[in-house]
Amino acid sequence: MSRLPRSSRLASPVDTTTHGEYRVVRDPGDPRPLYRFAGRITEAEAGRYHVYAGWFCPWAQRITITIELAGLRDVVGVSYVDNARDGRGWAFRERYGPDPVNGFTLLRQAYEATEPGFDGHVSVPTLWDRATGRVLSNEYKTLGIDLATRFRSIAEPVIDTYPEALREEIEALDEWLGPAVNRGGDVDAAFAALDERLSTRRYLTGPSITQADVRLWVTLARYGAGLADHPHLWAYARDLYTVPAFRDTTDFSTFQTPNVLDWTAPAERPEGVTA
Ligand SMILES: N[C@@H](CCC(=O)N[C@@H](CS)C(=O)NCC(=O)O)C(=O)O
Repeated sequence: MSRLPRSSRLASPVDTTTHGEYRVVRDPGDPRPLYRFAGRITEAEAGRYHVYAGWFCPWAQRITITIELAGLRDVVGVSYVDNARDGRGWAFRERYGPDPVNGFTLLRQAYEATEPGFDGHVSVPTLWDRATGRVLSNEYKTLGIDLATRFRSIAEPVIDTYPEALREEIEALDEWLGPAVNRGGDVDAAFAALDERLSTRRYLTGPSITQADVRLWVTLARYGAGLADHPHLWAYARDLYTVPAFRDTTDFSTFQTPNVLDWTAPAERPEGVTA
């Protein structure tokens, strides 16, 4: 596939007139889960796994941040789909280049190679397993945990974002912040409580960055001007933005809400461990 000219490995431009809008059409009686792949990483192997990500996507950014913090930059590959889509779903275009693993032009092809006739969500993040030639997971939560924990034998983490002693607290926070903030439930009440919590702690669970911070931050980064109404929460968000894993995986121009805040303004924070 690498012998094909580069342009033939890119999708044609977004064209909703020809391809329609992206939507998932499936039989309402279909008992299978919408996000169908929830395989787990069991073998820590350099070069085996590849993440298809999207700069715009908070669920994908959790994964790209985690790859950096887990020290997996040279162990797990990452590539990016284009920021816009039509009925064909996410695609590889000029801006971020071709699919370096399979030369697919559409992410859908990865799902079809795994399950012929696939009719579920074609989503990012998607984890591709080169050893089996299949999608292993598009379930961002277990994927984040696996990347944070399963590569210790071959990679030195910058920071352990899922330490045993804090797992229960991280998941308890997720039960609260998942619906309230990440999925846009009672954001005002949650932001007030977070502001209070972060007035005395550098990060959500204490002095060190964990998956709880990664999961919250990707939503804060996409929130817009109202974030600055909560001074501790806003300082916390800026503090995390100083960390390369967060900053280098962020491109505000790809977010739906245009960025109007100064993310580089200095932030006063309680003491903590620096990543
Ligand atoms: N909702 C997904 C998270 C990933 C996700 O929604 N990604 C978006 C982009 S931010 C996507 O690719 N959506 C396409 C789709 O869900 O069909 C899940 O529950 O696993």
